[in-house]
Parts: sequence; C-alpha cells; structure tokens
Amino acid sequence: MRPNRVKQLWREGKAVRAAWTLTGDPLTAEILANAGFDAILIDMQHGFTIGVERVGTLLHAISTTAAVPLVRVPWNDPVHLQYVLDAGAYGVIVPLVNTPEEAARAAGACRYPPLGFRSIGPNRVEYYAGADYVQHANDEIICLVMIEHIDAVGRIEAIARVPGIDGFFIGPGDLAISLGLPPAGGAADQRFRDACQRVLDVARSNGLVAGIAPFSAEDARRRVDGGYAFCPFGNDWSFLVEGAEAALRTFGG
Ligand code: 3PY
Ligand code: MG
Repeated sequence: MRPNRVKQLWREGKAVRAAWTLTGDPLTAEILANAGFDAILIDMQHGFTIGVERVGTLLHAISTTAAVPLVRVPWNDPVHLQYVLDAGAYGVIVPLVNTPEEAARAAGACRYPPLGFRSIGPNRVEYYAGADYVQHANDEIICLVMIEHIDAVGRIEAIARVPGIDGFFIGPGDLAISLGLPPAGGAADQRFRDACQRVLDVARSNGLVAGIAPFSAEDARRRVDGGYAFCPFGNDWSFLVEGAEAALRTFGG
C-alpha cells in the first residue's frame, strides 16, 4: 500500500504543511495541491456544498500530486466515512465528537474488523493506494476526532482510550462558543487556553497526535513548535482573497 506520508512525518516528528480546500472546485484543489503542501484537507462540513457526489472528483484532483488527500466529513456518520475512504481519502477528521461512544462510532467506521465495523468494498482507493489496501488500511488511514466542546475536553482521557483513533483535532470556534465566547474569542480566554493545553497533554501522554485549526500561518507555526502535530493553515478561498486584495493594493486606487 502507498504509505501515508502524513503518518510518516508524524513518526519523524516533522511538521505537516497542510491546507484546506473549501471551494469544491477540482481545478482549484489541484492548483493548491501543486503548490507543495504535504496534505490537502477537503472540507465537507463547512466547504461550499461539497457533498458525496463531488468529493470523489476532488480526491482525483489532489491525487495527481504527492499531497495526501484528507477529508473532514460533514458529521459523525459511518455513511460519509465509508464513502470517502472507499473513494481514496487517506485520513478523515470527524467533527463534534463529545463522548467515548461517539469516538468509537467514528473510529469503528474507519477500521475493518476486528478493530472496527468498516465494510469491505474499496473502489477507487485501490488505484491510489495499491491492491493490498485492505491488508494495511487499518494502520495507514488516519482518524482524527474533533474536540470542539468543553464537555469533550472534560472527557478527554476516556476519549483518548478509544481504540482506532489517531488523535484529536481542536475546533477553536466551536470550542469557544461552547464556553459562551465569541467564535474567535478563544485565544484571549484562560479557560479556552487551559482546555487546549489539556487536549494536547492528554494526546501526548496517550501516544496520540493533537491538531488544531490555527488562526493564521504564524499561529500554526507557533502551535507546531509547541507540540501540535497537525495545524492546516489557510484555504483556497482565503488564499484567493488575499492574492486579489494584494494585487488591488499594489495597483492602487
Ligand atoms: C472550529 O473552529 O470549530 C472548526 O471546526 C475549525 O475547523
Ligand atoms: Mg467546528
């Protein structure tokens, strides 16, 4: 099976340079993948109407490059997980996981028995991964569960013990609103900072990775230097806006 380069980078303790694709446009995803990122993360949860009919085309586009194709599914639903894994996602991020039972549902859908309950039926993924995919998928495919509610932080030790998860991915916006803060108000709040630190500490003490959606590329770099393993920075939408605004500024009024 084609090795999962993101997992390799984690094992080597190296930073993963990842970005999101939100537009749902295959050429845009391909352009982004060609920019040199280690991984491209398709956002089915909050991207622009990226449903199961479109995600396969985005996976095709990304896999024309060495960038590892990852997907944030729209919900913790085995139907979505099975669909994107069979189509070639090398890792998934599962939103709004608040309990060990919910983590087990996410992990179970990503792992073939006896570890989980994923059904056999890889389709296009075997072209990408190789014919021995089924033998190795449980080890190579990434399953990160999103910790984005303060109640999940309270149960983080129990969630960490669920077999089949590779780690946690903090959603700072949802975590902030669960604390009664504005979505971007976490960084200034001690409870939020403590919650993030706890997730990071529990991940590390359980041999798991911790990731977070950073506020900027600078924030991503700081987080990675502070022990986070996965901080995808930027997305095709924001890169387009930033480039357009820079050109307008350069040209002037
Ligand atoms: C959040 O901030 O809640 C997220 O899900 C970021 O991706
Ligand atoms: Mg969220």
